[in-house]
Amino acid sequence: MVELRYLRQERLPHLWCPGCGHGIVLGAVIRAMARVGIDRDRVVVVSGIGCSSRAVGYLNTDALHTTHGRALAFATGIKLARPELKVLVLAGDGDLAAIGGNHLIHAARRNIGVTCVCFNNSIYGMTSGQYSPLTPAGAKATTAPYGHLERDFDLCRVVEAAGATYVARSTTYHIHQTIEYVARALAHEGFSFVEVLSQCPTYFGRRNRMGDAVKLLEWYRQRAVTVAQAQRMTPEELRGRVVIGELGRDDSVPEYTRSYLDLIARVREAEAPDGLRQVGAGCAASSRPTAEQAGKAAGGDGR
Ligand SMILES: Cc1ncc(C[n+]2csc(CCOP(=O)(O)OP(=O)(O)O)c2C)c(N)n1
Repeated sequence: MVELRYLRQERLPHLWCPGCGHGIVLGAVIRAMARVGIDRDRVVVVSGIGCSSRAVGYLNTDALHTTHGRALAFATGIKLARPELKVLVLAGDGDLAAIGGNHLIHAARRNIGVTCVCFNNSIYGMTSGQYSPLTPAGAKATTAPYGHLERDFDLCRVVEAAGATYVARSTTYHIHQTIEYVARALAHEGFSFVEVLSQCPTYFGRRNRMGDAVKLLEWYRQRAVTVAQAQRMTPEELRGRVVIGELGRDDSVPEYTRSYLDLIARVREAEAPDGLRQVGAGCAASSRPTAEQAGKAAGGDGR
């Protein structure tokens, strides 16, 4: 199987709890990488801290396991330094929506060419079940023993409003859609974001008396409505449901590092002494990849 080349099989068995959805998300990511034909030598995978962030350790690519909430800050630095690389962030809902929320907003706002997969298990898994911003209203957590008081929070809508140019949501039950959305996100040039609901039977399921992993997968199936179905539903009917599908896409916005490289080339050209303009422009092109080269190396068509 072609996707196995992306997996460090010698690291298996993985450390996730029995029934955890994170392995299913990782499986979807490697299948998506195979579908898009990601070159293992031209991709960097970046994570923060959490159960989900351990996923990068199983990938047979260059990887950076960083600090809690900062994966997108590191990813932004990598993309700016090496725009020709594909940069993929794998992180949890706590990591991306709480401590790292600001990085998420600004990565989306810049439309930087990073793909971000949010492993949303609705809880802080690694630290044993505190609520996260994506814990559903009323659900129990170690820090919400009588039910979560805060209202539901739609991270995809936040990211889209902030300026992300590819946004999709799926679940570990809807695995074919998950693979396809991650593949489309990887093929997208600007900032792409895929939220995947991933069951946590150990902390979320047990505390909420929701049963085992299979029951949680059934819960995803029952709660999920497609974008088309949601459009025909009232806000009351949508309460407690989760909208899955491609939620937003805009190919007209320039990717950030492309604009950055163009700016460097323009400034060098403008600042070079008259007689040296041609030479200066040549230097800029040889020391840094052009926007076209960067796009091609990342699997794009160089537009
Ligand atoms: C700066 C900082 N604050 C807090 C922590 C403790 N911590 C580690 S993982 C984590 C939450 C993990 O939850 P999430 O990001 O949702 O990922 P999951 O484990 O559920 O996959 C926290 C709070 C930390 N490591 N660093």
